[in-house]
Amino acid sequence: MSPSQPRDETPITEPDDVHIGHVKHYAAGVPAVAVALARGVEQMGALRTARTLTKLNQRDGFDCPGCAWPETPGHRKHAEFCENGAKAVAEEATRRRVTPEFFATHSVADLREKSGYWLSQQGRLTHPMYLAPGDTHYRPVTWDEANRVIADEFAAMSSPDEAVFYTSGRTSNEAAFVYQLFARSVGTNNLPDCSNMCHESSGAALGASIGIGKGSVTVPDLESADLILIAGQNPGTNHPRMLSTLEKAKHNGARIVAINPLPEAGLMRFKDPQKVGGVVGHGVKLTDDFLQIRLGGDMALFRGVARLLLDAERAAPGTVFDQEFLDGSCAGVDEYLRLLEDVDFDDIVAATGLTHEAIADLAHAIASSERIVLCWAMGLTQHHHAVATIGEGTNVLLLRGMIGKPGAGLCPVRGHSNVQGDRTMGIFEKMPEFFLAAQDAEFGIVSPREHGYDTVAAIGAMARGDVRLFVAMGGNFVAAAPDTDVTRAALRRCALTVQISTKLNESHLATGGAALILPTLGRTDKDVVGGVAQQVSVEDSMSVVHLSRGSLPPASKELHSEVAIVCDLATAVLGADHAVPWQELRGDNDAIRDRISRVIPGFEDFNIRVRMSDGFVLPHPPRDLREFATPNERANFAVNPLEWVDVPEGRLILQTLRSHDQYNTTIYGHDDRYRGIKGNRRVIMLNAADIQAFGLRAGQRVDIVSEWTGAGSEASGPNVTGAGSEASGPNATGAGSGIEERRVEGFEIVEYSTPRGNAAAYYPETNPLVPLGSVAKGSNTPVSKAVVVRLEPSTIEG
Ligand SMILES: Nc1nc2c(c(=O)[nH]1)N[C@H]1C(S)=C(S)[C@@H](COP(=O)(O)OP(=O)(O)OC[C@H]3O[C@@H](n4cnc5c(=O)[nH]c(N)nc54)[C@H](O)[C@@H]3O)O[C@H]1N2
Ligand SMILES: Nc1nc2c(c(=O)[nH]1)N[C@H]1C(S)=C(S)[C@@H](COP(=O)(O)OP(=O)(O)OC[C@H]3O[C@@H](n4cnc5c(=O)[nH]c(N)nc54)[C@H](O)[C@@H]3O)O[C@H]1N2
Ligand SMILES: [Mo]
Repeated sequence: MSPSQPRDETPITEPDDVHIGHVKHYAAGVPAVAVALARGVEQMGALRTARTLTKLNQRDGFDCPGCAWPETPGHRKHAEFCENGAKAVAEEATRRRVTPEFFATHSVADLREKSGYWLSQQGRLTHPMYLAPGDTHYRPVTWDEANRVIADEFAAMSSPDEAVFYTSGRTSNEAAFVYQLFARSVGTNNLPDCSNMCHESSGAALGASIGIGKGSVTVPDLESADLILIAGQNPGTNHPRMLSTLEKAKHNGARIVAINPLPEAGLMRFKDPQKVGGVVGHGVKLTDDFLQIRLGGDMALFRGVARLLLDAERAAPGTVFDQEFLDGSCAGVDEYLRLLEDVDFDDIVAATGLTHEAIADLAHAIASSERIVLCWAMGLTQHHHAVATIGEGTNVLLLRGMIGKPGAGLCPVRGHSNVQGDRTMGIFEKMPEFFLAAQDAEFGIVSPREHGYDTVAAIGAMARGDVRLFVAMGGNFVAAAPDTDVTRAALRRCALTVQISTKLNESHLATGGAALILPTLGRTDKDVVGGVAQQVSVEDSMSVVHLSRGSLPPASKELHSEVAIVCDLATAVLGADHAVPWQELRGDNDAIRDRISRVIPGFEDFNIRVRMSDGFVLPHPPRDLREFATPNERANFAVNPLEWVDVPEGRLILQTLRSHDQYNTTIYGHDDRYRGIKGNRRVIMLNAADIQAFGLRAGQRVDIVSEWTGAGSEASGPNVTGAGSEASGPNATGAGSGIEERRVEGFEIVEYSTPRGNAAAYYPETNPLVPLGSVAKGSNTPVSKAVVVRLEPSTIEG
């Protein structure tokens, strides 16, 4: 047992052999409740578990640090959380501690040998820690010393653009607002965030189509829809509370169509653990139709459907298209219809792997439904043609007039609990002028106008040696970003890396010349400043803004809130007489909200409205008024050449995805219960016919080698070789013909239901395979769902 581990807690388990059980056909139910409570008790003890979980997602409590799915408006259940939300809470509210003694015991070199799972299981960070140049161990520092180290680094810069400020999506609105205000006050827009790796493609596509990068539906819309399409999303694991909404929709008569290469348990059947019916019996069948699509085939599916809608409209004019909406509110319709003339169904069938009949069924359902919602997540956003794919799905809904009316609309389901709010608060490397101008006027600063680095560009800049200072507001940059070895090497070229974190992770070990760890309060922690309990606010996936208040005593007296950390740092760097009164904002989230209310449209009377029982909903012109804030004030059809993902001879297309037992880079355990994979995460899921065709066998260990040509950007056409790479990093072993190779070793083959030529393995273990230069066109999002790989028998034995 390690010295940091309290005696009363169960030991950390090491990965084991892979056990293949049965694939589950339903999600949640009794096992989910049991797992949630067990994980809580393990990390927090019984009393703290009970106290904590009763505050989760309640009006007087804290917002779940898990996903961004909204609370049901109106009445709330006593247990408004899910198994995976409870795990996220247990992870944060743990009683384990990472203290200065821990860092004295473990050198940075020792810690680099540990797994991410082991690191996060050590517990909450308790003290600011500093790794001085040349040192082997982190040592404790005071907050003043830490801020001086950072201020000195600013003094050494020749331009503020040598600083990069990353944000992960758990950060509150108030912290995000002061953080971006600080970055702009020092003079840079280098504000990459996790969204750049996540829903950026949704923002880019929706911004162009409907003039706002956010979803247009509410929970009641979903509940009253008659057709719900769920493409590229695994809600049973990643948004479990969405299942309750789907169940209600189902009860109200909705037809649910799952579009996914994998038959995900949560989409098939669902047992609501909060209902008697869910605890006994076999649960509710959720999915009416499962379309087992090939990776990257969604654009072709939407286009095929659109063509069939056009045929049906021509056969019976006025019955399919919403002509009034198309004429009155849209642009680009004719150009799009011309594209549809060219549709070749052989291509559509090849691209999707679906039968013509299945596609026709879907088109018929779309033509005959009155209220349609399209939901999606990473299965659509993390492809080379992601922006075009989401644009194409939007086109289908526009043809039917399915926006700005009850029960219908677009529903990108966000990841991190406040990732949408962070963007609203200005965490964006290219924030629009209206925001910058209003902020400048409010504070009397002059924000830079030149766009900053997004995540992929920031890694490129660090790799070139153009960045001195990297600051991360949460997250785990080195493990979450693509091309792990390239990213690590890039971070190590910085003079100073600073991580503002709750838990220890790999990024604390990907150190620059010097490094700081600044420990912060989390969602569950009580934040009292000058005797006043502070509340923060968050915005969920459906644009509802509400308060969150932690209730647990912090892990140590040395923890500062994210707001306090930013304001103190800003004072140290910019001086006490800076135009922004940092120390007035420091302990007063109401004061920050007053400022936000004057800078950001939709936040008028913020402090009053956010205290109303369910908070308030931000304006969304297409949803509320059928108005579109695009340059031509219309909803614009996306007009793009059709793309899909070919499987090169002898290769596979690999998607990297989440198991049921992780939160992004935080691994809770080694099981993926719903997929029936237990004991180890180093697995690759393959179609049985592929296993046979490659002369392999289930249970065998293989190395996965990705291949990337890195060349010929936009010219690539219908395949996955995409944008130009500036990142032939140190591990990119050129194979002679301009192909870069990247390798991960010792993955066990699991036979699984996935289309031929399509494989799946877990993130972040497979991030070293994702080339930095392989990004989505128009959003620069890493292509994490389509990596060209080949398999080689492994020398590593299991
Ligand atoms: N418990 C838990 N909750 C989470 C997270 C977590 O790690 N753990 N992460 C949070 C975050 S930040 C996010 S962004 C979300 C992620 O939520 P998801 O997007 O559900 O996450 P992934 O595991 O990446 O799953 C992608 C899904 O898309 C499918 N897919 C992959 N490629 C394609 C494709 O080409 N077409 C189609 N149609 N489907 C495809 C996969 O088979 C899989 O079902 O979850 C959030 N919530
Ligand atoms: N290959 C591949 N790569 C991917 C993806 C994929 O599907 N495949 N998904 C991408 C997606 S969708 C996302 S969103 C990114 C996620 O990227 P990140 O958001 O950077 O990663 P997380 O794992 O969510 O960050 C976890 C860390 O956040 C810190 N933390 C937790 N809570 C708090 C808090 O309240 N405050 C602060 N300051 N710190 C906190 C803890 O130290 C914890 O270790 O990864 C992306 N990377
Ligand atoms: Mo995400």
